[in-house]
Amino acid sequence: MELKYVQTTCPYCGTGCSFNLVVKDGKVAGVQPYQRSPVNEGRVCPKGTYAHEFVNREDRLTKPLIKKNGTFEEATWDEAYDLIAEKFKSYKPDECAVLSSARTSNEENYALMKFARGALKTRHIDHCARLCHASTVAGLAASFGSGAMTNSIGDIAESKCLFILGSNTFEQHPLIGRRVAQAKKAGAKIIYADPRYTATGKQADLYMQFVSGSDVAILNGLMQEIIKNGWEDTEFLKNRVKGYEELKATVMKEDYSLENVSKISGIPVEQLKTAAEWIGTAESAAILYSMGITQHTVGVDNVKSIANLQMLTGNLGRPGTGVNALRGQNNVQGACDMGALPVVFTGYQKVIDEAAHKKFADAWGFPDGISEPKNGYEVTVMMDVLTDNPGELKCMYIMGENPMLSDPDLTHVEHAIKNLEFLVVQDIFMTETAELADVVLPAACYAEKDGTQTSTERRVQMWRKAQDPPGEAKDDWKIIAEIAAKMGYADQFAWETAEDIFNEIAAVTPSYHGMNYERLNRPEALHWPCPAEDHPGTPILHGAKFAHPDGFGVMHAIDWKPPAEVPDAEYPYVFTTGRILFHWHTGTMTRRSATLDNEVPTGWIEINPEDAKDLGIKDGETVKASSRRGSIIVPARVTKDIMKGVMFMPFHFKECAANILTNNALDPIAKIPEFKACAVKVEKITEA
Ligand SMILES: Nc1nc2c(c(=O)[nH]1)N[C@H]1C(S)=C(S)[C@@H](COP(=O)(O)OP(=O)(O)OC[C@H]3O[C@@H](n4cnc5c(=O)[nH]c(N)nc54)[C@H](O)[C@@H]3O)O[C@H]1N2
Ligand SMILES: Nc1nc2c(c(=O)[nH]1)N[C@H]1C(S)=C(S)[C@@H](COP(=O)(O)OP(=O)(O)OC[C@H]3O[C@@H](n4cnc5c(=O)[nH]c(N)nc54)[C@H](O)[C@@H]3O)O[C@H]1N2
Ligand code: SF4
Ligand SMILES: [Mo]
Repeated sequence: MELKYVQTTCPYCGTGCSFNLVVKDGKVAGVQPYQRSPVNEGRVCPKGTYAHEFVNREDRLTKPLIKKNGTFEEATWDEAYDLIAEKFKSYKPDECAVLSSARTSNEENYALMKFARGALKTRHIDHCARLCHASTVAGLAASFGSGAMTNSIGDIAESKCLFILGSNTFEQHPLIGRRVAQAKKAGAKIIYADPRYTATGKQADLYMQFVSGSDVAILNGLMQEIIKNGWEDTEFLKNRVKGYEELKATVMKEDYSLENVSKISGIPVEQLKTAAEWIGTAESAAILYSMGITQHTVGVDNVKSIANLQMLTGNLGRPGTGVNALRGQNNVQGACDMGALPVVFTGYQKVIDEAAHKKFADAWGFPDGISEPKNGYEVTVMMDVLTDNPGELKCMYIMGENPMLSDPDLTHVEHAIKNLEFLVVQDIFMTETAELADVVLPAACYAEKDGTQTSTERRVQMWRKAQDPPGEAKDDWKIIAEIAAKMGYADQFAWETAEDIFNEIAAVTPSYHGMNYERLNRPEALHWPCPAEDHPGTPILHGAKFAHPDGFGVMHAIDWKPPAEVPDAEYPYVFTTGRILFHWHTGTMTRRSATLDNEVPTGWIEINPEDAKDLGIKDGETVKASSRRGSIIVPARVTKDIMKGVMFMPFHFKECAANILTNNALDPIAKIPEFKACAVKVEKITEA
């Protein structure tokens, strides 16, 4: 038996842990710790531990599939490419839309971004960051001039006070959770606020349970209490930020007295006082947040409010401080950095900026030009355009996303996707979305390809090929380049290796300029910005000044607004959704990992015991949950861990899909949907 160990980075979350893939006789057979990673220091969570289990599943996609008379038939790559090239060429640029993938490498996202703007010449490219941290990208850019996590993962352990809001860190970023535990052991105070008493809440020194959708009120209340007690950082406010007077006028209003905030949120006044004191008086305080903050119609307001609190207390630019927006997918930071967004090229160079547009048009050299210098549609807007204005968008190319389970209001999504004339899906498994495609293309997974991905702390790390892909599956970037060649653009996609693509990325992207595979090929890798080959990279942002041109941070005066849909007599409960430790989003990989699937085989809805009593529902009983969008049948889990009046569901399970119920109301700036709050009713199922 031939045995080898290939060091690579985890394909699941944005923490960016490293491990070794154990390869037996050419096939990935296990995961072993890799001790030298400064991120995870040899430890991995359950998803990492079993990240080999789905790789060699017999139901991997192995051949291109073309739908004929409603059923898929196996095809050769050439047949698939010819059909796709002919179809793509038949549409006008803005009739085409592209969804890129935070599950794939930087090189693959760059390839698809270049393909969208250069080969299809469309403005409409986006990816799942829209459903995730779009509010962070917009909110932190407005506050600090840069939309990324400010500090590093290791730095969290240095903090004296951690305020975790809308992040279930121990389940969703377990190896960041480990840093929280280290900080606590060293004496830091841990404050946790969440409608659910999660695994993370159970580690906290102060747990505040509240009603989904009251974040701005809570943050304004904390700021009022801090200012009343003189705990604000006057030096920082004077020297580093603008807008303090306006912010103060808003947060000092009677609306945000702790008594009023307590009424809105349900958090007792005493708890809010303690939280304000701990944050206001700590030598260093960091905020960790994630989807509980961003996935709201006020997502951008929530993010700006978090930035306000950290500027008010001067908790930025130093170790143990910061606004730590924990990015979700393994490479969602990278997919954004690569310009898989409707408004920017790589490194956030704006498509509407004439100089940037010319720079990319010149660097790429498409003889017939690139997409117009105009912003395109976001994923959520694409779906609305498809239903509301049929015929405007006609074809779509989806790489590594499964909107038929992950987007809000699935009935609407299905209607939208069925309005397409031509759909290509490129994935590693047959997904709910791929089922609706005209052509399905088989991709290699993380264990089968080289490339880089960028973690939540802006650390750019390598994937290394451990085995060959199954059947005829190919690297995503190769598929893209070969379609481009069929469309007449062989010269623009003439890469031989992933490294060739990375070198092109570094050449056109200032924050990646100083990176190359040789420099990245070491355990600590590099954090962007890394502008030159002798630059060491940048673990902590905003040390001496913010990224705005004048160097100042900007405070925003923000009033609290309720969610788009609030409970009423017909739908009397707040409904919120999220994740669990053992499963990943639409379950394509974790539900095919035998160990993880055994741990948690299906979904449930969490109901507080008092609500259950009112409804006459017992723990474990199957119930009907409905919103204005639809109904599902799902087992009830009666637990005190969820606040009275609020119900929670994980969204991983197609047989009880939470997104049948969710609301696709959008934040006006970020266009992120309100996954974290809508209104539902729950009924007992009575025998027919
Ligand atoms: N195991 C696992 N880990 C994952 C993922 C996965 O699918 N599975 N997905 C990854 C991805 S892409 C992402 S984006 C991250 C997400 O990571 P998290 O944001 O930590 O995960 P969620 O469970 O979506 O939501 C976090 C918490 O928000 C709370 N919440 C609900 N409503 C509100 C509200 O109105 N305000 C506040 N402040 N909180 C609220 C929920 O109760 C929940 O505990 O996880 C990443 N890690
Ligand atoms: N109700 C509710 N809905 C939510 C959320 C929520 O909190 N609540 N969270 C939202 C968030 S934050 C996110 S990030 C989205 C995630 O939404 P999606 O990105 O749609 O979910 P995934 O299941 O991660 O889908 C990724 C797809 O990529 C495929 N894949 C994996 N590796 C590769 C590869 O190397 N190449 C190719 N071509 N394909 C690959 C997988 O098989 C899978 O089909 O869900 C959103 N939806
Ligand atoms: S914490 Fe995230 S990156 Fe680390 S092993 Fe778990 S899923 Fe993978
Ligand atoms: Mo996400």
